[in-house]
Amino acid sequence: MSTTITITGAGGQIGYALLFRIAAGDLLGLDEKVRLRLLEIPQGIGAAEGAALELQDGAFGLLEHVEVTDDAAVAFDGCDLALLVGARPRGPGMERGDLLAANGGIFGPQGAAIAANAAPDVRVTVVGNPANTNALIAAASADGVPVSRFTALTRLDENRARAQLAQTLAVPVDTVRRVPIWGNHSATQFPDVSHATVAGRPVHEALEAIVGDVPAWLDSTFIPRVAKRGAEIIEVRGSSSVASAANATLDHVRDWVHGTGDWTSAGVVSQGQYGVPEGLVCSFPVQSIDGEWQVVEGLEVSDWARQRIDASVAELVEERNAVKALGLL
Ligand code: NAX
Repeated sequence: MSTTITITGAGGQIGYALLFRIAAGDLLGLDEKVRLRLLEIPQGIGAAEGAALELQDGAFGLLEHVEVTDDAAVAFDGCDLALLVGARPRGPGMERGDLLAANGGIFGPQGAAIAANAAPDVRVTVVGNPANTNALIAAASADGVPVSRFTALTRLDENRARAQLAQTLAVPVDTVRRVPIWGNHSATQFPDVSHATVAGRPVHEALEAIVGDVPAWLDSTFIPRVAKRGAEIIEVRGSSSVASAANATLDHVRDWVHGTGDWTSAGVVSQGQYGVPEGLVCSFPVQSIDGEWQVVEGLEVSDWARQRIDASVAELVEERNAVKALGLL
């Protein structure tokens, strides 16, 4: 058995970081062979072909086949896992409407190509920004594919949030659990520690001993640090997050396929949970059970949390309205 994985934008930075880890078994484990399809636009084909040559030179035992193409129908043929990384970045002087339109021109046709060519139980993970709305456009263009097969990556935000808590509390990161991201993968996102635990104890209690006024620390330090971490990486590194983004993509897909023991975060199509308008691709606390993401329901949401969730959801609604006005939905 082998799994066919399509990576769009495979000639870019995150693509380069993903390919070798997938070939090494970091996504599906050491027993599952993989077939890679690298989709690029003509300008990126050389970089993707170069990566394909290096994949050969890696002599990965799990790697059955690599194909590089600029044809979406070829790239998604029989695809089991689609990682939609390639997107149009915001250029100088580009308005938000221009950005949404340019990405609609990518994710609409890719959604249609997935519907026409991919395996019926394909799992699609959108990484390219604006990830939530790109996923919404792709899902809307994929006639016949259940919307539950389309997701947006917010796992990097969750990993950043857990890592910040672990640093502050001076504990190993894997002892920090249940830190979901709500809303949009953007500066309005809400990393929620209300239900978080550290080594089984409420995180609030542990934080109090270190930061004192927990709500003030969350507002002034934690939430902005997590939400603006991407900008911090660009400032320090001189380039956007790459390896951490690839790592989070692997975490997301691995959990989707193999299941989660606990909650995590993913942008999934809302069915109206927690008052989020139906059809929006919104990040929620989720669990992966029997190969399906399920929103963790019934959590208590304080007024303080509600305001932050509502603000991010309002941004998603605005993006959806803008995309509708452009005729992309
Ligand atoms: P790069 O610019 O290095 O690579 C993007 C690649 O996509 C390029 O090689 C380009 O030729 C290709 N591409 C463009 N349009 C395409 C199309 N229609 N079909 C196929 N390929 C296409 O960007 P990189 O650093 O790899 O980032 C990729 C995307 O991830 C960006 O949109 C970025 O904003 C987004 N990110 C999302 C994150 C998340 O958590 N959801 C975090 C990291 C990252 O910022």
